[in-house]
Amino acid sequence: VVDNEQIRQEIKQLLKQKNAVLVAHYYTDDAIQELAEETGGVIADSLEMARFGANHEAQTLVVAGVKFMGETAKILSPEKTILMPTLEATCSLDIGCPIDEFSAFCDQHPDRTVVVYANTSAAVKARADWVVTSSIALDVVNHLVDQGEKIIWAPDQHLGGYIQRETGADMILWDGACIVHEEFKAKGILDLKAIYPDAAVLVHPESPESVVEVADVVGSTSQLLKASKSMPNSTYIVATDRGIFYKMKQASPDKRFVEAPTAGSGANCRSCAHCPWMALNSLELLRNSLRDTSGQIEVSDVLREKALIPLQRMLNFNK
Ligand code: CIZ
Ligand code: SF4
Repeated sequence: VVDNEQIRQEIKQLLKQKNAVLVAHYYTDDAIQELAEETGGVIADSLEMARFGANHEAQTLVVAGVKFMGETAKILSPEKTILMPTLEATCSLDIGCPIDEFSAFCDQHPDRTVVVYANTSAAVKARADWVVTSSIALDVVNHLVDQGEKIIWAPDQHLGGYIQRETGADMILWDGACIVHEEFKAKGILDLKAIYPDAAVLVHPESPESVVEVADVVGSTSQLLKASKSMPNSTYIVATDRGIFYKMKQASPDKRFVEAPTAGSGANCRSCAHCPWMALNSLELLRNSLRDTSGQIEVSDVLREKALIPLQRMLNFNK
């Protein structure tokens, strides 16, 4: 039997002993988010995770999220030790955009500015002109449109399509998707609205266009969290990973938060409103990585130096 309280105490001690800080994504399980909060770490989206990790004085960052987030931390802070509870936690967007194919694709369109989502490997970032996250993508692409740039966008086709519609940018899209967000269904959301007529619909733009169309607010995780605090509605239908409910409920304990339906909602659903890779971040694996200094992220110097350029461009944008 695993004693969670004991593991929690061990993690707290190890964080102190090793001068380490816990950087957790909104999509990790509540137990991980709670610990990040209790120990002076952060719960954030990938942009804020990158900023927090780079600015923090701790020598070791424990990144609870998926692999690209650990790689981003290492690229920004090569002098720090970057640990992850498991190196198995990846992302369907990262998997769906292998560097060789992507590089060949870029080579076919040498006149285009290459903009990649943060959910990519260090190698793909190294091939890019810009890295963006969902919270900054619209601003960056609007800026590129003002500069008269034509764009290659990778890997999320739904987020790319949303940005294209919003900005009118000339964009060629890679055909990747997030296995969690692509499952949300507009019909199910409208059925739920019939039950909760005053509900506001909050949608992450990694969802398909039909789902974005029924949204009251479209935004990144941090933008949806903000909307859930400031809007007057008492009920929210949320089309993003349910991990975000931890912070939404904490900020608004009297509001009701309902998971947006997916085609496979119910039994045997692997990725319905919860990322299976984020879910790999358990207390036990987190404890082990700190205790054994296992799950270390390494990025080669060559890749790191190249990937740093578009990443730093993002962090310097609109600072
Ligand atoms: O879906 C993801 O992995 C997101 C929203 C990452 C992020 O930017 O925080
Ligand atoms: Fe990737 Fe989707 Fe999981 Fe985010 S939620 S890490 S985009 S698979």
